[in-house]
Amino acid sequence: MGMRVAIGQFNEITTETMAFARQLGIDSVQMNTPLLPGADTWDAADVQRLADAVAAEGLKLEAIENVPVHFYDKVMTGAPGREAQIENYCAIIRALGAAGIGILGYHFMPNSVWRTNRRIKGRGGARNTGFDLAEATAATTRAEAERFLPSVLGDLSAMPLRFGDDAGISHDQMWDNYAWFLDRVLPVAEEAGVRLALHPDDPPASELGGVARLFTGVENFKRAEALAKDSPAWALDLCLGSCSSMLGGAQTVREMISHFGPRGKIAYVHFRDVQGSVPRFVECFLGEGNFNPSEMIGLLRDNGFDGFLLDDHVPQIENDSPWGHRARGHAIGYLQGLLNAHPQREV
Ligand SMILES: [Mn+2]
Repeated sequence: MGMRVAIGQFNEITTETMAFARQLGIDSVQMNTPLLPGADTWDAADVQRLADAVAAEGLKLEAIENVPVHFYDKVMTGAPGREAQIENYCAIIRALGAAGIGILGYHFMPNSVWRTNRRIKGRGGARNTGFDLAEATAATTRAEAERFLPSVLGDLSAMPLRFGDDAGISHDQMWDNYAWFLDRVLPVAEEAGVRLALHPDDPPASELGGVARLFTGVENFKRAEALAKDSPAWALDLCLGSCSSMLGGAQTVREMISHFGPRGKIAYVHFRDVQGSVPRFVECFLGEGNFNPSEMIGLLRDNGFDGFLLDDHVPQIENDSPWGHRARGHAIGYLQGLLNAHPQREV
């Protein structure tokens, strides 16, 4: 199919969003943590209904990104109860396979995405989110840390934030937990014909809220790849924005694409950027961040990537909808123009 732009980052299929996709010339759909019934897992029939609803609109549901965190939080932290969670997780992988959805995106961040400011004034007054490690590490209580978590998460009481007398979770423990996860899900995913696409840690800080973070630099992704023992089901949701916010900025993005692209390990791409890198960065529009978007499209093409690109996060533009139609329209058009300027070579 070749590189293409997908629409996504919504949790339900509406006729309006599907029409918006078609009008922008898009065929591919991704969903993020779809709103489905189920306290600890999803029914295969409900997953199938999602795929059918997208197909009925003339589009293709290519990926689901993220099950609710509480479906596998014990898997990530290595807590009692992880065996039941992993069985449910495997059932979801099989449900995606049966519905013809070839990619399940996931992250391995027990305490989620952190931002220390969500209203930073950017270009022309657009609002951007940002992160400052000094502010994040100044938080020494659960209440202080919770301010940095996404409000959409709702109840944060189960979120692992280890302060004071609580023992934290070390890097060694997190690596053990990740290996335990891979050993159980990869064989199931291979059989189901589903690729599991790992999102980098966002922000890529070594530790936040007493919990170690693993996927914060190129070497750690290589270590993860080795743990997957050449399984074709292990792949990346390569978030260029997260990689750009790692030490090295644009150079880290280049290294990730040129290492994992030729190995066929990039399942799909979050195509966004930031200004600055850890310890401090701010999200921004395409074209004003650390990297040149045109260079990265060329690099993705030349390293064999042929999946979909997703706008992921976008700045908050004047009078935009909660989902961000205006800003997403801009990002999608920007990416379509770049793809047009970088035709894929005929094989
Ligand atoms: Mn992302």
